[in-house]
Amino acid sequence: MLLSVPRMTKIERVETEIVDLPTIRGHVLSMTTMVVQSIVLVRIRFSDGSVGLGEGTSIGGLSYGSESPESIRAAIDTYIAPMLEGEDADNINAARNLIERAVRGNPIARCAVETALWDGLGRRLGVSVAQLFGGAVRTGLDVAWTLASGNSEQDIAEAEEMLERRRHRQFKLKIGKRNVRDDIAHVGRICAAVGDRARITVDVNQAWDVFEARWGLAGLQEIGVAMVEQPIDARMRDQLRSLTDGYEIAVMADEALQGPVDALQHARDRGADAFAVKIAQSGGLKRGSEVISIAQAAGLGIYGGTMLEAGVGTAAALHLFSTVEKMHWGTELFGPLLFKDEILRTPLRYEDFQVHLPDGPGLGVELDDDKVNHYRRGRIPAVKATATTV
Ligand code: MUC
Ligand code: MG
Repeated sequence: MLLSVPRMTKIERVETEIVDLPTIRGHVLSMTTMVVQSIVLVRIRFSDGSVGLGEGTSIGGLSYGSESPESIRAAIDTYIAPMLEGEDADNINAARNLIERAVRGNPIARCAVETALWDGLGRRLGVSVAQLFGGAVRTGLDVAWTLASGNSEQDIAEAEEMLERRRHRQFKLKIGKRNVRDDIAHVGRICAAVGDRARITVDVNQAWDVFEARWGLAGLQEIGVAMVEQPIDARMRDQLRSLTDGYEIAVMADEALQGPVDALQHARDRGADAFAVKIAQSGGLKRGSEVISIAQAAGLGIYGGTMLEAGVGTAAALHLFSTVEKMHWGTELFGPLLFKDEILRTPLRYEDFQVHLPDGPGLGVELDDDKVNHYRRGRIPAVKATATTV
């Protein structure tokens, strides 16, 4: 009798490309103003013909963190892809261990590749990534919108439109570019306009020093802001803890959280009230789930953060967060809505103040190849078919 030996599915090829997506308006953050978002798309081709999708995205080139779209792509092409090719496609932990041993830092590049492995595995097994993480406990997640036009009146008009369309009722205001007094006045105008129809939080993206932060937090809690995200430099842990202790307003760590080791230290020191969990910053979905476990064990609030990813990265985070028992502060998985164009064949569904988990195996999303080609960096523009007269 001939025994059939199951053939191992291998990782055949890891492909990357940078896609530059224009934003619907200038997105004004303390460190940069974004008019375009550059994402790194990853496609992993497997020996059985299946394909997995991943995305690695940061914000504002190198102004937000230490990885740029170009460095993410180079890390994958030069170091990660050659190491993975020929490896077992179904053993994501083994692949992750290989990558983590060979690549220090570079969490966004690692996340992009790991995401494509989860997507591929889910597609082959016919189950969603959420199922691979134990199953979704909800299929709709509350989703905030960031008001960051740089102008109070425009932000208020945007908030009114989002409330009217029942798309968002939590708004995160990007501050830290102006002086503290002007920022508080700006936030105050928006709080007064929306009243109790929405929850208002702010993100300073590390812009304040600790003295500014004291005035800032006092002013923000006075006008009813619910939470302040990363008010000071990510390295200043003791100072963040003193702000957490010193004010009623909730303090959330974002840039300070680069994976489970940081999470453990912040949790142990009680250095923040809540964690903005980002799969990219954590180094992938698995490490992101560990950050979540640490927050849960320490009784900290959890917020589903974003690096303003497009559809693939947003869907990946959505799958993981859908498995979490309690998302105290909801999510901000609105990335695809910030871009002028959609690169998924079927866009993620935003309805009734929530973003909804897509159906289907893996991440449940497909790329629109024409759109991806159109926005791909370095593409050769189509020759115009117009006649010219000399
Ligand atoms: C950040 O710092 O949280 C998330 C939403 C947004 O507008 O920017 C990001 C980055
Ligand atoms: Mg933030």
